[in-house]
Amino acid sequence: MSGRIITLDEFIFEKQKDFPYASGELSGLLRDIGVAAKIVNRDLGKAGLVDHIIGQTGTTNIQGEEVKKLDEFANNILIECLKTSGECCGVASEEEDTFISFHESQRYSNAKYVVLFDPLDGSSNIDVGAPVGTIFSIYKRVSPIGGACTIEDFLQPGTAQVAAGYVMYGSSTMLFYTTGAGVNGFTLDRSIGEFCLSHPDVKTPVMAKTYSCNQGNYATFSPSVKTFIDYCQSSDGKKPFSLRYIGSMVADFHRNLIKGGIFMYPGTASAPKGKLRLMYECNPLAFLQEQAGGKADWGGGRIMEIVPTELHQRTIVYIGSAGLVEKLMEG
Ligand code: P6P
Repeated sequence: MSGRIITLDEFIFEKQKDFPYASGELSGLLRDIGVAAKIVNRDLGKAGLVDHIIGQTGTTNIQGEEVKKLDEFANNILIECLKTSGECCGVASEEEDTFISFHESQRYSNAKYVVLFDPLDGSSNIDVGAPVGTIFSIYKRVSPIGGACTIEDFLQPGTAQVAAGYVMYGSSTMLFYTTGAGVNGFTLDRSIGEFCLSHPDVKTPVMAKTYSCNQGNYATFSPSVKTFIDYCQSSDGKKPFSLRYIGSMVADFHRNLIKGGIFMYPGTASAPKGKLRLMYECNPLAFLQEQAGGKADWGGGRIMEIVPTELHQRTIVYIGSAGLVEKLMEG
């Protein structure tokens, strides 16, 4: 790749040519998500300051506006950007009890896609300046185009995703996505306000010596998870694994996607079926992970083959380097 900067918009446009029948609607949707990410990123940058000032004066800012929590802010930004995109007929969000259909407020009646998202995962880390992220998953609607969305549009297995990605707001702001033809990553160049290609065709190393889990739950993990963690900590006299756990799934996932490793959120005493959400956390990250050559399993099969029954259902998740997921599954 020449030294020339390739922006997200240029990349999406170029890749669209690879799909001769692509009508540009999915491309438009991805660009809209990129815009929403830039807006969220702008306001996150002030989070520590805003929280500090607001913490001292109560719940209104110096303009007298009601201050929304940043995850509510991110949620509203994503909803508005997707509602006005014209390509999305409805959304489901971790912040909303049920899905939102746009059919009554949309000028367009031919929107083909629905988007599920966690607007700001790991938001409890904001006030300590740790990385947080937006995770999104895109499906083609299954209900008739032009009418209201139905729950069936959203309760599709992960294998039906047409695109998925995340934005990580950390020391730099990055957007990684897949449309099923590999994973590409972009870093926000704040000086020009553009996401620029920085991680073309990402592939996760098959093996690595990093594992991520909340070790504090070790006592309540299943025997097979304990066996795997004991293996990581022993490594037969060689250098043991490193435990890396930020407590923000996007950040832990992102590190392992690029450098290799495994992220585990097994069943625990307080969350026997797992804590993380299937539809807008585990499925999109599983799509990315498989596209990057890794694996994503729940202990009984591929995450993406789970047939969903509820919008906010949780799942156990083991995701990362193929060799490490396979080692864990050996039990
Ligand atoms: P625990 C953040 O609250 C989150 O949803 C994920 O981002 C993160 O991986 C996980 O929960 C951390 O959970 O129980 O280890 O604090």
